[in-house]
Amino acid sequence: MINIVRDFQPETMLYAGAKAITAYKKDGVICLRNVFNEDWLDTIETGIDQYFINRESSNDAANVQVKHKNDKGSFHYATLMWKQIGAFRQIIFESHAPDLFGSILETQRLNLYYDFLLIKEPGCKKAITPWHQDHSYYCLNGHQIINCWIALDTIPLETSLRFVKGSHVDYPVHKAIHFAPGEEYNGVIKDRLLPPDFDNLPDVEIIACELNPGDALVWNSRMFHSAPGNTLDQRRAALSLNFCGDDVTYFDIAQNPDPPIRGENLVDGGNITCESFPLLRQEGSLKNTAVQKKPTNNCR
Ligand SMILES: O=C(O)CCC(=O)C(=O)O
Repeated sequence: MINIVRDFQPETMLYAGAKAITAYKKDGVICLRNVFNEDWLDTIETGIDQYFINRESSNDAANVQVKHKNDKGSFHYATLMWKQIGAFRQIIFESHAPDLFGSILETQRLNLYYDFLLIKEPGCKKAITPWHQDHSYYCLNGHQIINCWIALDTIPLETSLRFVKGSHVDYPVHKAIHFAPGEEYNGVIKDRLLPPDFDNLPDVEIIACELNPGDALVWNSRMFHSAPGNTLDQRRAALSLNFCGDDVTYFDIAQNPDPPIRGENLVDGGNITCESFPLLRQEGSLKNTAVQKKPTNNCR
């Protein structure tokens, strides 16, 4: 049986609210409703159009298209788009996203780690996302790392992400599993355990929820999650923004990290601020207090 991810209307567009933060800490994932309005969603769609134009002429390893045999559609995923496309820079540097999502981390400092676009075209039934923890792929240590996955389409339970409730505290970091079947990361850390088959484990609480465009799932990088393929006749797309807080340091991991970058001039155990992982907020600049007024470009 699937239970429901707890959902919250943010107290303001700059502060998720105490109840949402408490639920995030306990469950490892929450849903924030209506965090991006139509204008911001249009900005993201402009960025996606540009991404597909750019892809025609580039061979960037950060852009992947997987089409399974007999599937009607493809699964596209791409990262680090902000470096090339203005619309994604706008979302990261000019929207309320760092304040709102940063408030969940209760951090003073907030760095961007990466952006991640995921598009499952209609009918890519076999584009199943296996059980994994984002943390397995990272060249980072620390606990204040979140994935903020913004729905761009109506996403019913059939195609929604699924989470193992509380797995961010119950499990160590497991082995990195490649999303593309049959592939493995160079230098993958082999002594990490393979992700369990949670669908067939007793006593595991799996949670999911339906999403509308502009809703966001926010989860901790140690959370186990998976997703079905897209069996429906509609696109299932999301943009995720990944942020790091105060306790995050660079980990000089032996395996190839994903996203496939290590920042510039970082040292093991040191601060991650660099050109690729820019500092978005620092002491005193996160507008994450409960008394903050609602901004005028409020969401639907
Ligand atoms: O959208 C999906 O199916 C996978 C998303 C995911 O696993 C991630 O962003 O880490």
